[in-house]
Amino acid sequence: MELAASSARESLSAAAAGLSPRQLVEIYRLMLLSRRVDDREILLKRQQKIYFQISGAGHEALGVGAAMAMRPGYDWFFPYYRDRALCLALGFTPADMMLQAVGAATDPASGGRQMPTHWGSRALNIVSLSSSTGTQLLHAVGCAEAGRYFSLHPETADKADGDYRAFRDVTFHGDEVVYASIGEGSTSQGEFWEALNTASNKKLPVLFCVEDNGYAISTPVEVSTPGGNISRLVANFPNFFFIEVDGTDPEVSFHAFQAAVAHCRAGLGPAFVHGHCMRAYSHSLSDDDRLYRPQAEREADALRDPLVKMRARLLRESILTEHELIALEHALEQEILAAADRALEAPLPLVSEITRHVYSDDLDPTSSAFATEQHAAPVSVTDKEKVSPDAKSRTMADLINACLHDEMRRDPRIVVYGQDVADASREAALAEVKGKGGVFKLTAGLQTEFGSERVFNSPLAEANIVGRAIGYALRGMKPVVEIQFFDYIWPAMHQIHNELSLLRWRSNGQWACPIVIRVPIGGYLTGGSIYHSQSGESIFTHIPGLRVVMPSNALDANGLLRTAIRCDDPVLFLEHKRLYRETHDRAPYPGPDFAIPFGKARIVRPGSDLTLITYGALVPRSLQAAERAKREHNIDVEILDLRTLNPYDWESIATSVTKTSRVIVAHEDMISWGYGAEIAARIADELFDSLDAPVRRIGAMDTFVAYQPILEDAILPQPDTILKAIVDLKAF
Ligand SMILES: Cc1ncc(C[n+]2csc(CCOP(=O)(O)OP(=O)(O)O)c2C)c(N)n1
Ligand SMILES: [Mg+2]
Repeated sequence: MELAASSARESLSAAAAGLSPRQLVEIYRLMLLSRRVDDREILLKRQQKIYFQISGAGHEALGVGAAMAMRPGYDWFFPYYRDRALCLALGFTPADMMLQAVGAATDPASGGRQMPTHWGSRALNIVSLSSSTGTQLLHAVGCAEAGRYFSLHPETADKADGDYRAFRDVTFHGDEVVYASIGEGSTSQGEFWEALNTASNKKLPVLFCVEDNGYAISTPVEVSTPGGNISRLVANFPNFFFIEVDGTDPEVSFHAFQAAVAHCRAGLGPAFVHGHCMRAYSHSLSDDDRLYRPQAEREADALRDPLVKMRARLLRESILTEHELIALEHALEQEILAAADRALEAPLPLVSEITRHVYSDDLDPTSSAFATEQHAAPVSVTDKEKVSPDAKSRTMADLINACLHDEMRRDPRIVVYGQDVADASREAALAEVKGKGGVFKLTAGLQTEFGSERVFNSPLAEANIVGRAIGYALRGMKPVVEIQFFDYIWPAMHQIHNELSLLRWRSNGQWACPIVIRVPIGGYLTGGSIYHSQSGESIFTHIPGLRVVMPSNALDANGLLRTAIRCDDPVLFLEHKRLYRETHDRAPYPGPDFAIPFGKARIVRPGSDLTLITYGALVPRSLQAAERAKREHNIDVEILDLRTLNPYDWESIATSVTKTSRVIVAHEDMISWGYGAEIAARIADELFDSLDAPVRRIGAMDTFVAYQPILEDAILPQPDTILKAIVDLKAF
């Protein structure tokens, strides 16, 4: 009667219509397995042997139905926490689940880092999920885009030495479907709509499943969803297959998923399965639904419990006897009990391993592998564009653009997208017009050279840009995306903070998404005002897992961007708008292999009296101040340009401060809680004995940048501000 999960799956998916008694029994077994794992976890939580519990109770029929229609390890899965039955039916075991519940080192999804039900399995293509509701849908979209790209260009999946590709395994089939699920409450998230947008527009094989249990914790569906039915709201998206089903009936659910999968696999576009299920228990063990659901409502819902209904059906149709059902239930209990007992004995994670997988273990961007700075070797390529070093001075904008061209030629897995980055989305226009190539023209000519498949405009939605990039990257591609202005990075912050920087760590190194986000930043624009002048780099250096780079000149921008693109970590690449086309920071083109390692400061000006630590637009302003300090006050200032803010070059800071005994940290961003606070605190802590004066900081006033130039000048630090601080500190 009982089947092993894998062989059962074969027999389950064999039937196109009309399920056999044997299949119905197997469906019930999987549903019951899911429910009983929940029940065991609830017991363990009450005994304080595990630390959190959220159940999939009431969602089992939908999950088993979906798994039956799909191919584990072939299709891709971006489930959410209610998908216990789905994961069990795909091949995740109760033992895997129990190991996560106790937080064991051998928890296959996260090594004890994530709560239970935060699934993840490389073998099954179940991508590690966060607790954030809805973010994963955009990953699913990017994942589908990458699958399509690899199937159209299979040669690009080959391993390559010398960059992240050496460490990213690529698998694809050409017709894989990407499953992504979400609760009905979470469809209120913007990312849900942003995912539907791109899946629809690009006809991607993403199967969206909304598991509608009528509540988002205590908030009923009509509060979240106008009219109370999400199917009605999404019905006009083009290219979709839509179906709304009773998600408490596994057979009905299975047939819905079969039709949806067929649509996706045939390349006709995405699918949307809206399953009405129920919540058999409260939202989680931290919730008590008796506080907000009347008894009659709870009792009516209980009548729709998929387990109760399926059991009754097996009896009604004489598929199993009461005795056989009890035997089945008993066997499952024993299996789960044994799994729980083993999990409670499992080794716990090591405290010494806590920071493992914050960054790539494989490729260190601070290493000498990226130190071609002194000996950039030109590579000959058969392209009409000049790619060898030359003597002509180029702006930062030119050399960033040149690096993007070089790297896209070298690495066919790079895609570039963002708002207005294409030359022209309507390709035919390019016969008549020059093309846009970004609002600052940094991506000019990329679409023309590499085509619209690799360089394209995104919707005006920053979370969409970053979320999809995560999906692309976890398949092994390298998105180099643009956020048009730093001031508008905030809609993507959720993706950056909770997903991008965390995927590797939370999955214990199973998944990674090394993308590059290029972002024009900063003020000194004379009229840039509040929403085109923002800084805020320390907000991002405060995120473990994310590299933050901020060059101050054309040559550094070129070499650091190359390292950012080739490395195996996610990188936020901050480009100061004011420095894009300055005359003082230009440099000749250094060739297509010029790279600068992260974490190596540059001594902009050697000096002996005082150290000035800075970066970005304050580098030229500090230099001006230092020259005047020398001329007018005979103070010899040493300027360090950090170039990368995470990691940063502590060694060079310590060497310089030890030499000069006086230090100022200067940045454009607001002074309070800014980047300088961290550097100053560490200097005070570790170099106290070397100091002859307090550590000083320079930064903007604690306010946003105003439009009127006299206000802007007063708000942002100027060379005069820096000079005054130098003179004061020397006299201390
Ligand atoms: C972005 C985000 N906001 C809030 C939460 C807290 N939270 C967790 S689950 C949940 C309700 C989700 O409801 P629904 O999408 O209907 O899924 P269900 O739990 O009912 O299956 C909320 C508000 C979260 N995890 N993520
Ligand atoms: Mg819900």
